[in-house]
Amino acid sequence: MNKAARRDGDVDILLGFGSNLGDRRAALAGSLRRLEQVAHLRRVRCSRLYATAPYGVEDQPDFLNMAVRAQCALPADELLRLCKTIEKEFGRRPRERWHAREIDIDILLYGREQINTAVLTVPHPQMHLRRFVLLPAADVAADMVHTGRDADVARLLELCGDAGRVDVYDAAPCPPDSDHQATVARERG
Ligand code: A4P
Ligand code: MG
Repeated sequence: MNKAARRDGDVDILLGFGSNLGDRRAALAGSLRRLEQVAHLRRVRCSRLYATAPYGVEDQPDFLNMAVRAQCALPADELLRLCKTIEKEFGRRPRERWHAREIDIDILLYGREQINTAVLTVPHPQMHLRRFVLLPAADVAADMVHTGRDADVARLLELCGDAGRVDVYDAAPCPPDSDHQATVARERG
């Protein structure tokens, strides 16, 4: 993989991870570890793991979802490119929009930036409508602000009318914070 271009400073980012095919937990944990390495993410904080009812297209298996907050020195388009590459590495095959997937990584927030290009919309245009996004996000990013809606994640969750099923699947973060941080520290030498 090409060496990624860096920005001048780190940006506080929020990502949403989802999987509803195959070994869901392994795909979530493995793809995060990989992204951390190739995107040089720092101060990674992981939400609990949630089992969630499929939103949108309902005739598909339950999802596992998690949210991840981190510091990132890459431009947003480069981060997106890495997310898409890693989705493929972890077995994602092309299917119709909103259908089942081995792994999906969405950029929910990229600092306070608003981005509208042909390939990237940030803040994620559906995040405020989705309990399966906001509940995990509130674990690690209750105070992060959605610029377009002028509200933080905690407030978006209060306002969200989605009653979709979102249950804690594992109360420990995925991957667990202590092990995870130790691994990162070891890998960084
Ligand atoms: N794209 C634009 N903005 C972004 C962004 N902020 N983050 C573009 C990531 N990608 C972004 O995405 C299609 C294109 O969106 C990308 O090529 C990228 O350039 P995709 O991942 O290939 O397809 P998709 O995920 O099916 O489409 P979309 O619109 O991203 O769907 P969502 O919003 O990801 O929703 N129910 C539950 N319970 N849990 C889930 O995780 N996920 C979805 C998919 C539906 N229902 C779900 C869940
Ligand atoms: Mg997606």
